[in-house]
Amino acid sequence: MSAATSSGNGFDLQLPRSLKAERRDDIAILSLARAEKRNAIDDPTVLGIETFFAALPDGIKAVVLAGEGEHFCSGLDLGELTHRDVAAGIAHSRVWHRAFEHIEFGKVPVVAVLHGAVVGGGLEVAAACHIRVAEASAYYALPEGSRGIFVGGGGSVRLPRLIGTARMMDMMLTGRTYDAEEGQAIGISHYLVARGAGLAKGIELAQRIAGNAPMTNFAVMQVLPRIAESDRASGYLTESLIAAIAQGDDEAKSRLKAFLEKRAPKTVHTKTAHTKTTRN
Ligand code: 1HE
Repeated sequence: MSAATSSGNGFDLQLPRSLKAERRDDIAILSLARAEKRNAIDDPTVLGIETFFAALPDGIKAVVLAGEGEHFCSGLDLGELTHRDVAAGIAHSRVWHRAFEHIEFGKVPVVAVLHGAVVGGGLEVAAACHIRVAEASAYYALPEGSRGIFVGGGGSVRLPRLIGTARMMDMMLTGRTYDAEEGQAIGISHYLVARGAGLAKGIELAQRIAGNAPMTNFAVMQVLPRIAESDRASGYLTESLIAAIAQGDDEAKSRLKAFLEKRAPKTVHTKTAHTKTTRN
């Protein structure tokens, strides 16, 4: 499968058949589109993910990553593993790392919309995204343990930061799965919505993100995780530097002015538990 095709829909990109890209104003939606294999990620797919995120046009301010069919993603295409030796295995894992770094430390925030199986490499790609919306059907597993393999898409780096090393050990050693509600409780998803409501919620959040000042999104994506991993003194210094950079930007000045002149919304608590932000 996966002969290169042009995706059309506003992107001048050659993507594999297993990916579909759609542009809606300043939002892009990238869908895993290999439902017949439960969106298993094969080599063309992971390379297509890298191509897509590396080549995002400037006008795109947020991306939604979703999956077609009944499941978000069944992980690595297991069929490819049978013919891979140790050296090829290392190279393959490094390709996944490279591709998912283009998501996590790419140009714009990415909202993952999860449903059905979010397993193995599917959970790894979800963990590389910045916001996760789960439909009630979502469940999470790391079946690598039972398949005789190990995570290779950055899961051992990202998942302990998300849910803790102890939980990840349990998932891999015992095959424990978490359902959507449990996943919400342990912090895999940020938002839990009804079946079929994930994409609309993901787009709504992406639009909200796209309305932020670009410098703020840059700081949150690129600087916050680095501060979280540095020592306190370096963290404080980096925070001061990026705070000064952000507030010095014209966009910040006009947003602050709008608030002081009572043209911007107040920060109030809403039902969805996040605050309203200024959009001018
Ligand atoms: C696949 C894959 C796959 C489905 N690679 N072909 N991931 C796993 O261990 C999960 C493996 N998949 C499953 O457990 C199930 O497929 C699901 C629970 C996700 C869905 O079940 P179901 O009943 O809806 O579908 P199915 O009948 O199992 O699968 C439909 C087809 O997709 C079937 O192929 P067909 O030719 O017989 O129609 C399956 O073989 C195929 N399929 N999942 C290849 N993953 C960078 S390291 C990451 C390491 C990992 O990700 S390990 C975890 C791998």
